[in-house]
Amino acid sequence: MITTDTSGATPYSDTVGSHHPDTGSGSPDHTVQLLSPTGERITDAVYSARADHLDRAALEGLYRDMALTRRFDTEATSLQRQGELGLWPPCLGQEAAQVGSARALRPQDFVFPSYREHGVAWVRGVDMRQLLLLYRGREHGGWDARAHNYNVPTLVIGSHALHAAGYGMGIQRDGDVGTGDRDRDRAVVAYFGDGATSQGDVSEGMVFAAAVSAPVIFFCQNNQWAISVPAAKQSRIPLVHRGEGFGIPSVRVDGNDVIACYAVMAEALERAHSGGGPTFIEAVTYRMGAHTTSDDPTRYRSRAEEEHWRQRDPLARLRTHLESIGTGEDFFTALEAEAEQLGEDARSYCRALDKPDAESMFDHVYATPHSQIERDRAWFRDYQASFEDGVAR
Ligand SMILES: Cc1ncc(C[n+]2csc(CCOP(=O)(O)OP(=O)(O)O)c2C)c(N)n1
Repeated sequence: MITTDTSGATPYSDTVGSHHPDTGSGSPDHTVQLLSPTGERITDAVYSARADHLDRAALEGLYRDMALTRRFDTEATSLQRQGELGLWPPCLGQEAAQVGSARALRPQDFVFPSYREHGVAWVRGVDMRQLLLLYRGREHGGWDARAHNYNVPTLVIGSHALHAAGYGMGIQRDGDVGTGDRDRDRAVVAYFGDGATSQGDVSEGMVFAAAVSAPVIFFCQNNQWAISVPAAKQSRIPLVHRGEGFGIPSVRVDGNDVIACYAVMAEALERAHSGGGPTFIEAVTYRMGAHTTSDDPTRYRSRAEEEHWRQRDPLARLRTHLESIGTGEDFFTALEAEAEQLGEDARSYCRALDKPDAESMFDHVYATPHSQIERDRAWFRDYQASFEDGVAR
């Protein structure tokens, strides 16, 4: 058991510079860590208690979530390479930040994700085939967000921080904050990246959430890169200080430590549920893959950097720990088989999809009939008919 944390800082997570000494847990310059990169549990004065109840079975559950998320993500990346998906934004390397934080949520909490939160979608119980439909362009992502309290992914960077702030105000007005009823009190989470913190919408969301103490958690996965722009170019100060500037309690966590991510989210949720207002969380992690399948990261970052983070793989860390507390090889073997089946199911589902009727693009623009849309639809129908076989190419 390690009792002091000196291993959380990395050359890359520190590139935004730290102007204050790390005065330990509770200080915003501290990076909360409950599992070291070498798989040892770490004691933290503030956050350990939030994760003490996670026994071996619970930790195996977190590992399973991460392993299956990774397998699905890898399969989707391959499917894009085979021409089955239009695009895929991999979450490789960010599984701990996503799974750990999402496992702390209650069913009634509502999530506004961006495009890379496949691990959160998995934990919320979203049918992952929906994500394939979305990134294949087969459907427009219009699922019932209330079914799992998980919204359709936002591609307009940062805009959903405003939606989250508004939703949080709605929760307040519904009286679902601070009642003390575990099944009633609700919170809302906006997941976004380091680059998104440069968008006005994120700042505006934080202004409003702070001003009215809305139950909103701003969960920033600092994966070091906004496409080809490093986090260091986006901010003169550590991102965690952004939250403080708005008067929002803020915490930086090792985003590759699934236990710590669970613990900081649990604390933030308790604050939100009880009427204590918003929290800003900076989860320091790394995008191990490309930004999307349209990106080539070798153009802007070094092999050494990638290797540095490969050594901090969130799955390897928890696996080492599990092995040290008695999880046997049979657990990992069975999980591998389950993951293979998940990958196979995703592949066969995707390949069997039919081509949508092109006219269906007009179907969900508005919930009710709209004269402009009907004119557009009629024009498109005539256009299609102008081709010999009735299909535009
Ligand atoms: C408003 C807006 N501006 C620009 C873009 C183009 N764009 C897509 S992803 C991205 C980078 C986002 O980086 P970050 O917020 O760090 O998230 P990450 O992709 O690393 O998860 C940009 C600029 C966009 N989608 N929306």
